[in-house]
Amino acid sequence: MTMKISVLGLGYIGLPTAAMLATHGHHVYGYDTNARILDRLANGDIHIEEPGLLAFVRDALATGRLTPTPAIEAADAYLICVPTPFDTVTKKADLSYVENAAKSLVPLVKRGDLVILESTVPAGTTEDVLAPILATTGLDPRTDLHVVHCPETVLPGNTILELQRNNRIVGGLTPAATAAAVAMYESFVQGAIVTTNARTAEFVKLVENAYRDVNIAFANETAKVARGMGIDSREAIRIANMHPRVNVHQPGPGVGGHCIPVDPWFLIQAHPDTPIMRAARAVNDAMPGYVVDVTRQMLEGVEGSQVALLGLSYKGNVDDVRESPSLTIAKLLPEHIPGCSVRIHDPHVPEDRHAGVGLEDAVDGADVLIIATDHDEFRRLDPAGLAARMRRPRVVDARGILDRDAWTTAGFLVERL
Ligand code: SAJ
Repeated sequence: MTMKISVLGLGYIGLPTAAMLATHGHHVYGYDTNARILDRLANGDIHIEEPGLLAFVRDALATGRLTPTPAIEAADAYLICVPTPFDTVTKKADLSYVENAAKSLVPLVKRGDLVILESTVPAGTTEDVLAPILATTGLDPRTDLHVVHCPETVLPGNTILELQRNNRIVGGLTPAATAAAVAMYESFVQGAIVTTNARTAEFVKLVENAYRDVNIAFANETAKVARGMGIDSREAIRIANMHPRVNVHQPGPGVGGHCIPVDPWFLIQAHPDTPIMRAARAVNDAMPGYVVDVTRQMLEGVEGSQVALLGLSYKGNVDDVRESPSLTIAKLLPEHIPGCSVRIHDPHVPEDRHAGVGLEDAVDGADVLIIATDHDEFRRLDPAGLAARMRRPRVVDARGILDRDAWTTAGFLVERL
């Protein structure tokens, strides 16, 4: 069954999903409020760095079934993939993009249409925010429309594969709505499609990301304990994880991205008595400060120190800097280390977006390197070549990606998290 589908929001999820639907026979119209995204698409170009996505989108455009549109096209199914930004002060979700998307559908929806919300939202949003706006059409969201929440679960950096292979949770306001959405997702999803109601689907997505946040916080706390005892935390975690019921995550400079540092707050907001989730947030948010502290100890006695901060994006091989711990590290370094100056290098983030410099410019004359992001390029760094360029060969490996022995042999003092 092929459908006419309008995708609202062509970001990290909407764009690959629109291309996926088009390559699976549907007629897809992609809408975004940002005209630059549409212009680039019209020229066969995309605005996101994601492995394989450019070729995938070009293939979809070549089918003639993916059409970027400057206004929302009337369709049989509407997929809402808009951002749900987060107010860092109030710790609340900003649902204005979801509300605006819903309002823009009011003149378009007709009896029998499918409206799917994929954006990550506080539990209850589909029922309490989306449905009432759709009800202003005069149609009943339960009996006249199929209104559904289907959370996206793909891992940035592996989006295309995960869009197809991951299980999907489909939660409709009614069983008929769920069935209508399942029919659409079946056209490209190879994983299992699990059905539930909308509120539970929203909740499950938040639980998945909160679980990960808590587990990463445990790894970070473990790393701090281990370092204080002269133990390599990564070796300890690797061995502990050989136990069949243990799966400790990896320590790092903190948790970034638009999902894991944000989603636990949607649960905390709904139920304030959540000490474990709150503690995990605090532990992970404190990690950039810990990295700066380790760096400060390495620079003891150095006047006018130069730091080369390698990696700005929130994780390896992506260009996304949202909530990135590196941004906090860059801000804290001069605040906590008097006279310190910072040069940033990230091969994945365009230099004009963050005042970055090339690798050599960042490293020349530096007193310490901080590996803040696990980009593949950094795994391949040549320690001898870098040591020759630096004033003092020292490195804080916050991602645990360097070969400690090789770097020590090249003359580096190595601190590894
Ligand atoms: N991180 C660690 N230690 C780890 C794992 C991750 O410090 O052991 C850090 C990363 O470096 C990064 C942050 O946590 O800064 C988050 O990275 P991630 O790769 O764990 O997750 P995201 O944010 O890229 O994607 C998550 C995924 N959720 C889960 O794995 C439960 C993804 O499947 C979701 O689709 C996505 O959030 C989302 O959109 O919600």
